[in-house]
Amino acid sequence: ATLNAALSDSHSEKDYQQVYNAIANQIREYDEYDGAIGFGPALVRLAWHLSGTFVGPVGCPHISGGSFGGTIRLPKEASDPANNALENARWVLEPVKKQFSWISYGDLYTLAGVTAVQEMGGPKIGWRAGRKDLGVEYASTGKLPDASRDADYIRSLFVKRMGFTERETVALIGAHALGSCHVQAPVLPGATKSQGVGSGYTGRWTAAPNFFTNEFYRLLLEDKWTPKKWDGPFQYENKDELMMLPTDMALVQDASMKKLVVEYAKDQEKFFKDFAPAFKKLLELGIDFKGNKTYEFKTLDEQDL
Ligand code: CCH
Repeated sequence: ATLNAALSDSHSEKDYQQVYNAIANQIREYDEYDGAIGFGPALVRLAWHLSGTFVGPVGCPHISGGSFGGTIRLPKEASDPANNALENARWVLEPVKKQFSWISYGDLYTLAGVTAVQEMGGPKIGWRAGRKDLGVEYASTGKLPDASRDADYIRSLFVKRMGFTERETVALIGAHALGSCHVQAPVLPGATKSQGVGSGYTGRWTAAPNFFTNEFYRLLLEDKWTPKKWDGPFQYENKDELMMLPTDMALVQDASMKKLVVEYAKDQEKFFKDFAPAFKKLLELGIDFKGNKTYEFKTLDEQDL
């Protein structure tokens, strides 16, 4: 099991703060996107889908996938049905890539996830540079989770295949406070119609989908969730037309995961404290960063921008 060796980091923390700011400004600029949710949630999902293809050394001699090669930019990986609607997230980052052409796609897309979490009021996420764009022979498909499944399936992917603890797994899925599910991909700024399909699920998980909070856990526990009556895939809804996926409901149907949901529903600070290192670990799966430093970026607000 050889880890991808990071390139030595030839830029400074200041350089990456400039990239952070450019990404954050794109989020600000296009705040009307997707029913005024903006691009923040889509950027978190992009970073996760680039990274969450990882297959660890557990029970398998080789590692594959992960964020290192930036391979979600390539048609083979981009067209995995699990990545439906993510071309919009890549679209909003393309001007940033043009401005900072020295940054790799893997670094750009993971930094965009960090930027989005922080700009939406989430915890600071430590981030390291050094990923290198790889070709299509490194693209991964069929590795992202199927939302129709149960708790054992989530464990088999996150714990067994990617090497997360159960606590890290439940913390990561709390990102479903953000964004929404789409039958059709949201219409891009300046376009008149959708360019493609989404996951097929529909609706927002929370009433404030561009604020990073522990609302996902609170709603999961406290609301009444019933099967949605519609022609689409099986999902849950509450009286306010918010939604849960089968895999989300699995977190309260499983006794040991439910304990963690209860803990995070009560204590947002604890959720933030656990989410930040888990998200950093996700973005770094399969990579040996050598001596490259961990950076922590300021939000636009903290810079009075
Ligand atoms: Fe997720 N997610 N996710 N998710 N996800 C979807 C959307 C978002 C699953 C399924 C879906 C994580 C784990 C899981 C986000 C972050 C994370 C959608 C709707 C499905 C389906 C896509 C659409 O239609 O546009 C499943 C299954 C799992 C695990 O079992 C993890 C982990 C993270 C991040 C840490 C975010 C954010 C979104 C909203 C995207 C948007 O465009 O609004």
